[in-house]
Amino acid sequence: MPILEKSSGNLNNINNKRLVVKKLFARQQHEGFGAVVRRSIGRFELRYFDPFLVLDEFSVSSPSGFPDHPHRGFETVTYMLEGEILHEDCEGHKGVIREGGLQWMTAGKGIVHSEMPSSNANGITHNKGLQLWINLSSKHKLVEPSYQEIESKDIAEAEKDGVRVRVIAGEWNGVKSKICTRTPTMYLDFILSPGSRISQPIPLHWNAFVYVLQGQGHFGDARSQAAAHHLLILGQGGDRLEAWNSSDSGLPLRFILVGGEPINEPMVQFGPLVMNTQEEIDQTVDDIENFTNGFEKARHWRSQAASALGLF
Ligand code: FJE
Ligand code: FE
Repeated sequence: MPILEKSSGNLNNINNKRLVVKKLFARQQHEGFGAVVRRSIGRFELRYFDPFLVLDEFSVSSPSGFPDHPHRGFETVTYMLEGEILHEDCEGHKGVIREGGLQWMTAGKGIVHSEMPSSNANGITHNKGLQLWINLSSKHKLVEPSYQEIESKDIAEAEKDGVRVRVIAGEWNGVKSKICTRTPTMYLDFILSPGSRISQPIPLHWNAFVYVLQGQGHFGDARSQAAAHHLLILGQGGDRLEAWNSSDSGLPLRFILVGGEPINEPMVQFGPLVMNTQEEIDQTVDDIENFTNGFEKARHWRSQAASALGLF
C-alpha cells in the first residue's frame, strides 16, 4: 500500500514522490468483432480505478472492429497511435480519427455507435490506439452526448531537455490542452530520449497511473522498472512523479501519464453502461430495448461499416 516514503514534515506531502504500488502486464484478449485489446484497467484484477473504468490498448485490422453498440454514463477517450478508425453514431455524427488524433466522447445519456477501421485505410493493416473510459459523476451521467475531436497537428505539444510531451488533457509547463473534462483529468503522452527524465506534478488526491508504450524506464524510484504494455498504479501520498529513460539500447521511452479526481460514488457497470445503482442499469437496458430516453434514434439506425461487412 502507498506509504509515505520519507517524511517531509509536511502533512500535505508536498514534495513527496509518488511510488508505484501495483504493476500489471496487459495480455492480449479478444473483444468486439475480431479486435484484439490489451486491457489493463477494467479487467478482473483491477475492476475500477476511480474515475477510470477501462484502459485498452487496441489493435484492429480490416475486417474487424467494434460494430454497433451502446454507451451510457461515462466518457470514452480514443487516441490513435497508428492507422485510423472510422466512427459513426445514431445521431448522424461520423468521422475518422487519424494517427496521432484524439476523440473525447461524452456518451452521457446515451449513444449507439460503431468504431471500425476505415475502408480507405490504404493498406494499413494495423490500426492501433488507446481507449480510456472515464466515469461521470451522478450529476453528469445523463448529459446530452457530445464530442471533442482534435487532429494530430492541433494537439498541444512541447519539448524540453530531451522530453517531448503531447498534452491530451490538462497542461504541461504552461502548454494547455483545449479539451474540457467533466471529471477533472490530466492525460500526457511523454517521449523521453535516452538519458532524459521528468519530475511531473500530479494533484495530491488524484488517482494516477502510467501505461508504457515503448522502451524501458524507471518510475517513482530506482526499484521500479517497466517496459511496454505495463500499467503502473501510482500510490497516494505524493504530488509528483519522477521517471527516467533507462533503456540500454538507446531507444526512446514512451508512456502516458493519466490522473483523475476520484468521483467517490457507487458504481454499477454492465459492459458499456455505467450507472450508480442496479435500478439505473435495469432502466438503461429497458431504454435500449425500447428506444427511449436518449436511444430514440437507434431504432432504425445501422452503421454503414458494419452493414458493409454483413453483420446484420
Ligand atoms: C467492446 C463494449 C464496448 N475497447 N477499444 C463491449 F464498448 C466495446 C468497445 C471497445 C473498444 C472500442 C475501441 Cl475503438 C477501442 C475498445 C472496447 O467498443 F469491445 C465490448 N466487448
Ligand atoms: Fe464504443
